[in-house]
Amino acid sequence: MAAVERGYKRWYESAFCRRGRVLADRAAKHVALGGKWQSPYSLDATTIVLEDGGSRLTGRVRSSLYPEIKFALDVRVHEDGVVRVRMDEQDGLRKRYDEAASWALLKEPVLSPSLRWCVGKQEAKVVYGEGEQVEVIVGFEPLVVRMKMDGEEQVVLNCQGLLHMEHFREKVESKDGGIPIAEGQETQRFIQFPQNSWFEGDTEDGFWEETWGSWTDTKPKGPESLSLDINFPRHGHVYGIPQHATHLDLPTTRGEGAVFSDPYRLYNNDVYKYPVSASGLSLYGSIPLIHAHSADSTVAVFVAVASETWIDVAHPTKDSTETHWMSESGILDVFLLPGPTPDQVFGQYARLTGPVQLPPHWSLAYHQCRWNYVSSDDIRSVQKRFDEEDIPVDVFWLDIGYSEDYKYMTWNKDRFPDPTDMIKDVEARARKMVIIVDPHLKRTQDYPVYKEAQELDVLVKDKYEDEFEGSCWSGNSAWIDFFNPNSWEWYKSLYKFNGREDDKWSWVESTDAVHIWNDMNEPAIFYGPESTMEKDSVHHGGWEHRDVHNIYGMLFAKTTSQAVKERTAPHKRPFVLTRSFYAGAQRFAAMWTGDNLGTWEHMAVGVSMVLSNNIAGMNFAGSDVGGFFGNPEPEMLTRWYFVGAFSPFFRAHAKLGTERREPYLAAEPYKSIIRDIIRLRYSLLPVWYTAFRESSVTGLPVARPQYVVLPKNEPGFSIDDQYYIGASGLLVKPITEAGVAKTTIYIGEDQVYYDFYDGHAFRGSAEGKTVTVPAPLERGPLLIRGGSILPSRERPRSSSPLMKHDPFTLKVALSQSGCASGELYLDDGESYDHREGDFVWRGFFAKSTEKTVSISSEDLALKNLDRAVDGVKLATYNGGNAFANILNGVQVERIIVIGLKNKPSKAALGNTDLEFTFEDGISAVGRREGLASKLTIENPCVLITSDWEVVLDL
Ligand code: NBV
Repeated sequence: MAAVERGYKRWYESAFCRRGRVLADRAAKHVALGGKWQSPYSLDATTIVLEDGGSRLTGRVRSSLYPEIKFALDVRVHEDGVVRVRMDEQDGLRKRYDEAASWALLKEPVLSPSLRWCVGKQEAKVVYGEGEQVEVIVGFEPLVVRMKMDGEEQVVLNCQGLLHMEHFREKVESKDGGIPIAEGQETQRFIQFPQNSWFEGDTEDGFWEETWGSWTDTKPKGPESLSLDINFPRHGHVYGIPQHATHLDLPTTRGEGAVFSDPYRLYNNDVYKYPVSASGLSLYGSIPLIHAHSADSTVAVFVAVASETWIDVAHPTKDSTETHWMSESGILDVFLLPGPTPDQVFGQYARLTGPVQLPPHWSLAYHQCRWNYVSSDDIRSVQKRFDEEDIPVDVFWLDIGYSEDYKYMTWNKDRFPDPTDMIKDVEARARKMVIIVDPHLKRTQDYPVYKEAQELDVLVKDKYEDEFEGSCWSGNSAWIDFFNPNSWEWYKSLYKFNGREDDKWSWVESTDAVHIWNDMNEPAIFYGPESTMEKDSVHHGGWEHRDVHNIYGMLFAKTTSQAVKERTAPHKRPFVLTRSFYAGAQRFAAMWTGDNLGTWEHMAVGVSMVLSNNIAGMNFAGSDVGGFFGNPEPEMLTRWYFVGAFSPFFRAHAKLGTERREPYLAAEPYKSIIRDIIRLRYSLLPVWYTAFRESSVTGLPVARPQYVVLPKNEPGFSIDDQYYIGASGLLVKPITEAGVAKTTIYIGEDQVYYDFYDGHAFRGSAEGKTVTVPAPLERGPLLIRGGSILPSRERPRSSSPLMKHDPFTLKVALSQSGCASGELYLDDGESYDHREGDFVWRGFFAKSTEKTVSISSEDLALKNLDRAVDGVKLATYNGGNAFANILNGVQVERIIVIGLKNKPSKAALGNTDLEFTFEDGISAVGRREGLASKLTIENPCVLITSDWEVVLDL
């Protein structure tokens, strides 16, 4: 537990978490002793008002603990059935932070136009959805919110009575030096706690000040924490709330046999060498979204809070889940996503926080990084070696060493005397560069970025309202306050490589081939409390850092991504990699799992972390290939390349001081195997890009865990070491152990799956079945789900833009009923012209009759004119668009059909007979396993952009 020794809080070291957990204990004990624990919060029915045509219910909440304190409740039903529950203290001494949702949400959600709450004596109720299957009930006394589906409870807020919004109060020192008490309550001093102690306990534990190590948090606002129980009475599996280095199916933290002793924590922290599967230790990013799943339904809850949050998870029975959320500050702002399928939950969450942005195509290729490539010539020689060894690569990265004294965006001219020439040399091979820009600014007047930030007054302040100072790579440093709108346009202007209108400093020694890496944006601060900023530091609007901590990193990435986009005209899609993130960050950046170790267990946990991030919207995710720390042995490095090649974001990275490990340095056979793995990624780029396009529209993850694809197949619900790539049908199980020659893959349906490499047919079963597949180093386990058609490009190139005009191979993997389908989405990969209809979106279909199998290609865009692509209706699509015209002439060079029942007598395209080869083998139809039959048509003379049909006579 190296990280914990180094200094991250355990639950009992955060006073509000202590208070929250102790509250839960009191409630549990009370119930165990046969008592009835009733929440002190109730909704005053006489104050209920229906607004916005009736879909919004507001009213006043009271707590019997403090009858004089008022809380406002606001429950709204969105157009798509999502329910938002907000509660805030009204007319309080101070204001609670209520802007977390405004940073996370894509836009203000539209309320349902046609609903009306029905208000009774004890509860208010609204019913909606197909067949009116969704029911939301607000119980008045105590205040409880229930969402039901088909009469069954799905999510319940406050049914355990743990809701508690600590109200603002004045600090009053007690006259006799005892515990401080609130003003006006001196006389109640001995009454107050005994009166309320059944609920709150009888101390002001950490209300006014908190020390941790050498740090004192002055807590000028006093206590304001929030506790809420969110229960899923019908769901035995919960996923999400990244980022933690643990399983996708979240292990318990409470109840009998709890796996972890601490709750899951959401508090963005720089935790290098983080422990694996040992705790809910908070890492670099936080997304307060939890999925609850069972074979009957999937629901989710998004809690828009940005302060430090701890979440307990318990399964009172194997089919139910209790969670308890404890946050340090902020209003209660909870979104209930009714599902009831995983796909619908993804759609609902994407409508709230936005889908992943469609990344530039090149960014899905292979990235080569290292801390540091030390000079322009180093970059040139690494590029040369990749080319000499025929290893594809699209992007070279520069870590902090490129800068002059860690003044980011300035060059160390001793080592990088000719930065623009270097970038152009990389560009000349159709490649890009990604360069790091951290958020800490060296506090020196000869650094224009710092100087201007200071002049503009857009730096974070300390508790005395002076400029916040901390230490980082750049020594004594300051941090831009990205919550301050005045920082935005100014910060973006710094990226202008053509100079600024006001002739002030900007990063002119750059080009549009340069994209950006944001690191250390939790923000990471050397010697800071838990390596980050003091909570009583102050941001724009007077908000304390404690209120906004988890959002800071996202805003840095957001502004950077806008800067990179807006410096090009016409705009090109930006690529930004961020270490820190919050809900909604998928709109701006890719993420990686931070400073992992070169160990097998880190490799393995990276896979489940990528899945967990994927289901929480951060689809563009990956872990450092090879491990950041250490020198992986060749076998481990090779296996890690396979993990990377099947992660949405594929980057090799290594720490300063580690041995160089670029793939060309590996000894044989590793070098050739790694080359083939990278080439495999490149050949499947059409699959990855199509998956990202789908994600950017529907919110469905790119890396899809078993429960997402087969939501009714119970044995798959906890599996997190194998997953599907988009809707392609590719099922991958990376090997994350040494010395493995074969492995098992779980098939959760009655379907045939084929080995990607040799077409061996395996059969699943409706209950689920485990099959054994070979897994030598050169064949990372990869199956194709029967019923899929995979588009690929099989000509190795040195970088992905050079594949633009390459022909396609279509691999048709027949299902047990002899059918298959697949998709291909293409556009220019870097502009926004696809939003104007410049793209190609094809569907491929295989259909079988007794005597024939037909394989056809159709225009999917024309068939889906009402669907939105990247926010724009397909109605703008023009079949003969400029991009499609560029692709005119690009052929399908090969069609492979796996699983035919016998050799066809003929293959024809209209009246033209096509030549083919046929290798006899197992048919898709039936139950036999073994090498499947394989038909190959070389050069069928069909174009990727046109409609066609190839018919096989059996
Ligand atoms: O910039 C240096 C490193 C970077 O290589 C790494 O990927 C980041 O996660 N950075 C952290 C700071 C130093 C960490 C020890």
